[in-house]
Amino acid sequence: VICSLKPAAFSSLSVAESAASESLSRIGSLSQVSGVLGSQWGDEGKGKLVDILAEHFDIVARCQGGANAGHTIYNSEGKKFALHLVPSANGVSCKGRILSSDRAHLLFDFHQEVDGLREAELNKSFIGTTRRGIGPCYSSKMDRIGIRVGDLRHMDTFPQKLHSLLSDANSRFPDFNYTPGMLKQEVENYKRYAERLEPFIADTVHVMNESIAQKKKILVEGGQATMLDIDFGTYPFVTSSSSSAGGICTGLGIAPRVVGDLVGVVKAYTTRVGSGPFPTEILGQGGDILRFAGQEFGTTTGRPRRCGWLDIVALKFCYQINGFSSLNLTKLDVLSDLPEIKLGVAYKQADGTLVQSFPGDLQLLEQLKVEYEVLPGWQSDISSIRNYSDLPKAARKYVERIEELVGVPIHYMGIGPGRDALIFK
Ligand code: 2SA
Ligand code: GDP
Ligand code: MG
Repeated sequence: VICSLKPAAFSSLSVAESAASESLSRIGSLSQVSGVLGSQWGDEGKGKLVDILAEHFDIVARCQGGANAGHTIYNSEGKKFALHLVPSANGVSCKGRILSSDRAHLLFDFHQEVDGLREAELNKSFIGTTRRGIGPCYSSKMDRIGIRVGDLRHMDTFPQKLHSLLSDANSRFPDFNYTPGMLKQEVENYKRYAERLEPFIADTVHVMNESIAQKKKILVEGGQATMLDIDFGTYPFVTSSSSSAGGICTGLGIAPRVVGDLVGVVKAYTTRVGSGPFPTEILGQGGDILRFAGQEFGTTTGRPRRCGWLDIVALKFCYQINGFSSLNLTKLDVLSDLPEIKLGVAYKQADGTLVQSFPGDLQLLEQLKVEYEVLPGWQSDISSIRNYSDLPKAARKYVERIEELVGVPIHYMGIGPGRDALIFK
């Protein structure tokens, strides 16, 4: 768990002047503790919304995952930043402004190595992880042998704990080569890291709850998305954390009743990186068109993302789990050249039976047929539009049909990657 206090890198943002009043009233009405969560398979553009909202909050907090997350943002000068674990970049001082929970788990180099070994073992059914060691680190945590940030304060017992972890990996993976030199080197490294990290380590449960009592505004930044959630995603093709609303409370140690607005971020189409079911996937040239129009390549790994139509069944499922108060529909501009756009509105089994909700059964999921609604495209450039009413009629119809099908208002629409490329409704 990492929480950062008013990152200066983001403190001088401004949204388009023309839409300034709508934007300020929308943002200003967000509750004291609000969250931004992915509502597909990740990379919906959460980072961009967090970047825009951050200056209106006192604290930005991450509650799950790790450096598997990749958020690309552009600042007001159009400079690109690819952020991963924390929003620190470009030489901005983070002293006193970034805190790490003493309860957060340390992810070691060996976790990353084990991530690769596990994927190799899975062979053709590999998950397609980011290889950042996320699964193995969460395994150490659940096995109750993990080492936490707070353990860096006790370097006397640290070598023994790390030895247990490395021995465990050594006994499990024949290709893992644990040498005494490895332990010695890692302990030396961590003695240095412990000194450097000491000023940032905090009891963030206390910090968060005190801040709430002091009426500070807190924005929770979700990594990955509900369809990649360890419990509700397309298991086993998921990440290892709770990347839906529940993860906010389990990760930050704050009570459910203090969590207010949750903005679900949803791309105007769907992407997925890694293996696993993707009912509305467009294979072949159609998928390539979206990939290149939307520049759909992983922020962390550069992997090409699989592309498909917006899946309303999956989105409704995400809404049930998270209770979004509003949606941010992103990358609407990417659809601008298409003569027609499809919405996946229902799943049917081979015998025609309607599937009521997004199934947990992967075998069933793989056999389903998706029913589509076809809407006309708008075929004009919308990237410089800043007012909802100026969008072409077909674009508004697309937005309003999604609102109608899901039952959640779309308050924000992305029409470009830049900070100012957001329409408020
Ligand atoms: P992991 O590494 O154990 O969390 O991988 C397990 C699955 O979770 C997916 N996953 C992601 N999907 C989309 N975006 C993510 N972040 C990066 C980005 C990904 C990248 O922003 O583009 O650069 O490739 C992310 N992180 C995890 C992953 O693809 C597996 O399906
Ligand atoms: P995140 O992980 O959810 O923060 O999303 P990523 O940053 O991994 O991927 C989203 C990508 O889409 C980034 O390259 C963003 O710069 C870009 N992006 C975000 N919103 C928009 C938008 O409305 N239009 C366009 N064209 N690009 C966008
Ligand atoms: Mg991403």
